Amino acid sequence: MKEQLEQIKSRAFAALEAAKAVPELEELRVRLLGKKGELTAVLKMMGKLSSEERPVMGQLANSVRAAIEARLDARRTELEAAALDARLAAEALDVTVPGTKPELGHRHPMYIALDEAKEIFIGMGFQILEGPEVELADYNFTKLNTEEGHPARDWSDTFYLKEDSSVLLRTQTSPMQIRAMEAIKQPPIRILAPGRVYRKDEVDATHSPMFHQIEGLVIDKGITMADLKGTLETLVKSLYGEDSVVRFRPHHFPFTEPSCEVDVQCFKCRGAGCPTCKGEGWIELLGAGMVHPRVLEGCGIDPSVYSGFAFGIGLERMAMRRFQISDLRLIFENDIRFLRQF
Ligand code: 2NM
Repeated sequence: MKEQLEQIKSRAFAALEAAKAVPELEELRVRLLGKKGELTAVLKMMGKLSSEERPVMGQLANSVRAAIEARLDARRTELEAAALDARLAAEALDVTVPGTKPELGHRHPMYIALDEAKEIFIGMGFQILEGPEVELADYNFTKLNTEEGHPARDWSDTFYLKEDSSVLLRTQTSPMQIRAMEAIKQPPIRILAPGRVYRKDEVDATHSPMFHQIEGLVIDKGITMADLKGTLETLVKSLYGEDSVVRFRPHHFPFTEPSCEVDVQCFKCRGAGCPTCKGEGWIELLGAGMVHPRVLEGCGIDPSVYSGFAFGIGLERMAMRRFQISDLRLIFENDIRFLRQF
């Protein structure tokens, strides 16, 4: 039995020495010292010993057990320290390695143009308003004096979101003007509504099914076409220089009467005709007009007391002119090599 105990001890020490990680030690502890372990099996045979031998073997068994336990604890300490060393080595961070520089984004040229326009209008007392892109046909068309059956409401031009044509992706930002007039009711009103609008157009160098508009609205007592002309001339001169020549051409919109389009004389050829103005001598900038009395009335504003003007500008075209960008698709592709140029 003595030899058996000595053997258990030496095999246990060898096994503990060979263990490579802390979890292995737990398995060994169960195998060596547990209820079904080797040492316990030997102890169970103690009963067969004589009364002289029993205390001697008992003492020896206890000292073997104590030696194994002590070795087990020592190995645990060693292996834990080794594991910590390995982890520290693996997670070591060299703070002297040069960092990777995060690439900074860049303001999109169209938003540079928008911010410039906003500044000009804020300077004239306008408030900036934004609103939903999913609109009611009521706000996008009906309240803008565009009745059922009007060609602008055609399914081939508009992204409708309901079979009954009651909900759509807005085709202009003027529904925001309607919402503002209904909410404020009490003029003076001076607002600028920039944002995305949607029309069913094929993509080419001048068209996109999503584009941006800036629409403006002024309502007060005694507003006339002279205010419209003064405001828009101020805009054009801020954008193209004090010596710009502005032209107001009659036009038609359902929501304004009278209506006009506004051109600037070509800043390249001074009206003679060149590639920039496609030989026209003039460059078309925006549409405008005096808000139709029916539109005012529909918003609860009395057209016999108040009048107003409104205008709409295509933001992409404005940015293209501002930065001499030749193709609308460049605006939406977001190629960083293109964007970096502005
Ligand atoms: C344009 C041209 C002319 C316009 C009208 C209104 C409203 F809501 F007051 F009736 N908002 N925007 C308007 C007028 C828009 O875009 C070419």
